[in-house]
Amino acid sequence: MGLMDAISSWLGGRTRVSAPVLVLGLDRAGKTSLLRALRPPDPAGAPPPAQLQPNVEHFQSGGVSFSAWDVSGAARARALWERHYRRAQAVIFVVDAADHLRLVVAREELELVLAHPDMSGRRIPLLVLANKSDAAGALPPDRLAVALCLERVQDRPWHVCATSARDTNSIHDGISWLARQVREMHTPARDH
Ligand SMILES: Nc1nc2c(ncn2[C@@H]2O[C@H](COP(=O)(O)OP(=O)(O)OP(=O)(O)O)[C@@H](O)[C@H]2O)c(=O)[nH]1
Ligand SMILES: [Mg+2]
Repeated sequence: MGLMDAISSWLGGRTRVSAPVLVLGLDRAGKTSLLRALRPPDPAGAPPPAQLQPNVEHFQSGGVSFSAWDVSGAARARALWERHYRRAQAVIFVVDAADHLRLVVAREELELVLAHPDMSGRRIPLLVLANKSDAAGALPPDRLAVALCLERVQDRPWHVCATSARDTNSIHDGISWLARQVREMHTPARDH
């Protein structure tokens, strides 16, 4: 813990941690919509346009200031995801839980992310969002976890939540979990 953090703790304030989080997932999974739902209300409410450039959104939860890097999930843009891996301290992987046809593609893309040399061996937390839970046929989190073979992910903490960009409250549970994980990463191990 740095001196300023120690002083802040003495004064009773919680140490604020900053965490870059990488938001990944196939095109149209709902990444940009979910991040917009975390913003203050937008009266225009237009659906996001097809995205080519990364977009950064800032939000706070549980004493953590997140900078969320929202990148395009279009097939031709997925090769660019790896540019952001080194800076990431957490990953949010968004899946359209109602798009059964592309679940295998989502699983393969997630496996590639986690196996990348800039990701494997780093215990950064993985939050999987089973998005579009409002849509007919959306898989619940436990079934999505099976479809993505998440039981094989043993080198990092992971968690799956059902979300809908149309229900902001549905997003907060997952973000709170991520904030706890990030804070634990920044908490120095205590001697026993
Ligand atoms: N029903 C429903 N539609 C959603 C939800 N989230 C996003 N959508 C819609 O799905 C479409 C794609 O959403 P985006 O947020 O642009 O998806 P994205 O993952 O950012 O896609 P790329 O930027 O192309 O990678 C839009 O028409 C959204 O309005 C949701 O939770 N429920
Ligand atoms: Mg987008």
